[in-house]
Formats: sequence, structure tokens, C-alpha cells
Amino acid sequence: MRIIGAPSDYGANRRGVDMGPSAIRYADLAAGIEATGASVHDAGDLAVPRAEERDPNRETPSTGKAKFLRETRDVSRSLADAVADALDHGAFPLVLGGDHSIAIGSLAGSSRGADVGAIWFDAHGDFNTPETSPSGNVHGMPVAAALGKGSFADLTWAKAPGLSEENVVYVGLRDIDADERRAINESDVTAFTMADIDERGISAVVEDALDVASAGVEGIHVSFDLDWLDPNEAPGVGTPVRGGATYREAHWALEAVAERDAAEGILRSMELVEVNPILDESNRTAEIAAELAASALGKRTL
Ligand code: NNH
Ligand code: MN
Ligand code: MN
Ligand code: MN
Repeated sequence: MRIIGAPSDYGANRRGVDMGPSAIRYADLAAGIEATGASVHDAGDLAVPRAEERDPNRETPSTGKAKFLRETRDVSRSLADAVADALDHGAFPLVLGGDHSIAIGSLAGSSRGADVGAIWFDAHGDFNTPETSPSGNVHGMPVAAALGKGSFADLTWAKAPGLSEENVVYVGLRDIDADERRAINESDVTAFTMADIDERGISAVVEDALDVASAGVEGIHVSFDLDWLDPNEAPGVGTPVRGGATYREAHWALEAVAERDAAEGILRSMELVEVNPILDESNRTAEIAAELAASALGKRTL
């Protein structure tokens, strides 16, 4: 497997998330993955110019109020190439964010020349467009971007070629903007909220999510936003929302991904995003991210 760092904070309004890849590596990421028997190659970080050196509002008519969209385009292109290159070499790409805008590149690379599904573990829907976004922050838009919604339809770099709505599944939503809710409900994506987990349990929800994401495709991309967890577990995120997944629910979810992968070989790529070391407590959110990667890649208790 290949680790690819994407230290971008263009998509969020808080500095610090650009240090996520370092913090996750420091939390013994490689050793934890090697313990599963996988060999690890760390490809280092993509080059991402500092946000302070850029103008967030260099708008073009098609980009609405999305901030740093040109910079996001550049990161997305290089990340898509890095992910596609790993897959070409038979290596599993594990992408470390960075804010969630990097998912545009991960999805574009993972679905280059292949039909893929996606499971989105997140408090948020990330389904805004430059038109509907209340913040202008692109980390609230990557699902819409990958599916070519709104003015993203004009941006070829943003579209994930092999991703279709029917294979996109959310797990654990709890904070959605008004226009975003309408768009999600009108779309063909599948959405499980925290209430679904309360009612049915994490196990039933994740099994359903795996069925939907993997139906008729070559593999799935797992996009894991650390703010899916409850902020009591994972405080080092820019947009914490109360009422999130527990530590064990998060592990169980990724253990279920690993189990399905062992049976059906469906796991194609993964990313861990939104770890912000400035907001964290003793690197615990990064440590959880590193542990979750090991769970997804097949770490076993017995
Ligand atoms: N929905 C909000 C927005 O679009 C917040 C998105 N923040 C996230 N997404 N962290 O995962 O600005
Ligand atoms: Mn190569
Ligand atoms: Mn997100
Ligand atoms: Mn989120």
C-alpha cells in the first residue's frame, strides 16, 4: 500500500489541517499498518503552496463563491494522478488530508478508468455547490463536485469519471445545510443518519452501505472525515458536531469494511481527512485516524 499526504487547507476556514498528514504519520501509522501484514511505501506529501500566499477570491464566473477553487483544482489534479499511479502499480492508495476538499482528487484518481462506489463517513453531507454553499468552503462540496452538480458540471477536473450517484452512501450524517438537504433528497445517493445508527445499530447500517456502494462496480473508495466521530473522542477537527460515532462504532465500521474486502476484494482506495493538530488534544485525533486505517486494512484482535 502507498501513503500519499495531501496537506491542503484551501477548503476549510481554519488553518492547521495542513499538518494532518504529519500528525497521522507521527501516530505510528506505518507500524500499525505493517502489523496487519501489509507492506507500506510512504510517497511523502504533495507540494501544496501555503494558503497565505494565495488570494482566496480569484473568482471566475463559473466558480461562484467557492474559495481557493484554482488552488483546489491544482491539488486535485496532482492527487488524482498520485492515486491513479498507485493503482496502476498495484498499490492501495491511502490518502492523508488535509481538509475534505482533497476528496475531489482522490475520487477522480480512484475512478479513472473504473466504476467505483464511495462510502462517506462524515457528520456533514459535503453536497454543497458553489451556488448553495453557506461558507464558500470547498470541504463542504466534494461529493457534489465529484458528481458534477451545479456549476461543477463545467469543471472537468472536479468530476470523478467512474462514480455514479447510485453508488454513493453516507453513514452517520447529522449536520446538513438547508439547500444541501434538498439536493441530497432529490439525488440518487443513499444517506444514513446518526438516527439510523441509533435505531438499527452500526452493524446493520454499514452492511447496507457496503451493499449499495459496491453494487456493480469494481471497487469502493472509503472517505473518512474524523468529525464523524463524537468530538469527545476526536476533538481535533475544525467543525465538530455533537452526537457522533463512538470510538468502537468507528472501529467496527472499518472492521466491517475490512471483512467485506477480505471476502470480495472491494476496497480500492481510502482517505482520512480533517485532522487538525492545532485543535487536537495530545494528538489523539491523529492517533485514532492511524488506528482506523489499520482496522480498515485488516487489523485483527485474534
Ligand atoms: N456544511 C458546511 C459547509 O458547507 C460545513 C462543512 N464542513 C465539513 N464537512 N467539515 O465535512 O460549509
Ligand atoms: Mn509510476
Ligand atoms: Mn467532510
Ligand atoms: Mn465533516
